[in-house]
Amino acid sequence: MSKHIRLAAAGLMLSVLASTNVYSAEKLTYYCSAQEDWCQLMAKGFEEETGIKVNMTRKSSGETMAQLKAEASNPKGDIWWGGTGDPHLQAAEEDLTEPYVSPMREELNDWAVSQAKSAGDKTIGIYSGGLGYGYNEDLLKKNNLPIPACWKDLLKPEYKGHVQMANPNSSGTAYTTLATIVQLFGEDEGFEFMKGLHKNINQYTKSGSAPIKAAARGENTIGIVFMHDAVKQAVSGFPIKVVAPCEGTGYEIGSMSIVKGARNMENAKKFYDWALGADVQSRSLEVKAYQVMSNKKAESSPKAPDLSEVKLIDYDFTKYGSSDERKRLLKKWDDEVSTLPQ
Ligand code: S7P
Repeated sequence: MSKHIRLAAAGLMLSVLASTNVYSAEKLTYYCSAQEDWCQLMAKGFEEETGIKVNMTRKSSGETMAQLKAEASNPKGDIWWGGTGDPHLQAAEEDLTEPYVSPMREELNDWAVSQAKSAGDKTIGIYSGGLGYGYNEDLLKKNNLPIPACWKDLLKPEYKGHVQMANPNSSGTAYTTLATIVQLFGEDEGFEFMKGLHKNINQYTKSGSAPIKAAARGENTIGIVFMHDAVKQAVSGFPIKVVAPCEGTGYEIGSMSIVKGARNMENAKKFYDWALGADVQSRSLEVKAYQVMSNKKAESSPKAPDLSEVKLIDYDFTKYGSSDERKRLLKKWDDEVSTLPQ
């Protein structure tokens, strides 16, 4: 066979393989919006169990939602695991994700299944966690600051430069904060609260858990985060105290969705079923992820925040996870809060 014929035959073979998806059969492109260590644990666990090669990208929830939208005409991701539920609901509404009813559903708590049903089965709950804040006890003492217990305490002028939260555009945690404050105090008073808080903010970070990591390192005093993210720092030996705000607080249903038009659809479904298993969800404790898992049989830790003791609001996921409402609130925050002088 001449060199030219051999090259042409190889080229033909490559295009046949590509069109029959043989190339993609043993890989999975995995977008992850939980903590990096947990994302890695999941990727490695799935690879080890199935032999399917996982390519992972970790981004915050709002950023991943924006990426799915940007890639909609040529999807690159297969599965999006973790991150707050609101952007997953928005992705479902914008038809960026694929409906799927997993055989694992019967093992899940009702709140996880309700999340799926409200989105035409295009997403599902994988964990839940309450919002709050944490503070560095040593820094608080060093700066002679009072111990905060409520949301409104964070508006006190003495906390100027001592509070950090993420930007709600990129971060699911921070969007949950904005939506929680609006639901707790009403929209007008809620936005006044956000403006008052803005005066005390030293930095809006990209990632939701960054403020409490900074507090753990002694670079920030108070971080508005999910309580489980603050507990993780405390359990890791840092001088962090966790606060469930006295007025009550919101919570998340961390979610998982399959990308619409996923190139590796069968592998995405395999990951989806696998990730809902009790054994897999119990492994969250290895990385000190103290959310409440969606599988009823998953193990929990006594160190995890006890949500039954927290005054939780009846967070309206349908409204605050809707595309219009999320865009409207973010634009209002951009226009009326983030641009204010500090
Ligand atoms: O895994 C911890 C956690 O707080 O991270 C998710 C969070 O949305 C990711 O960070 P962003 O706020 O930057 O989006 C939460 O879902 C989860 O509980």
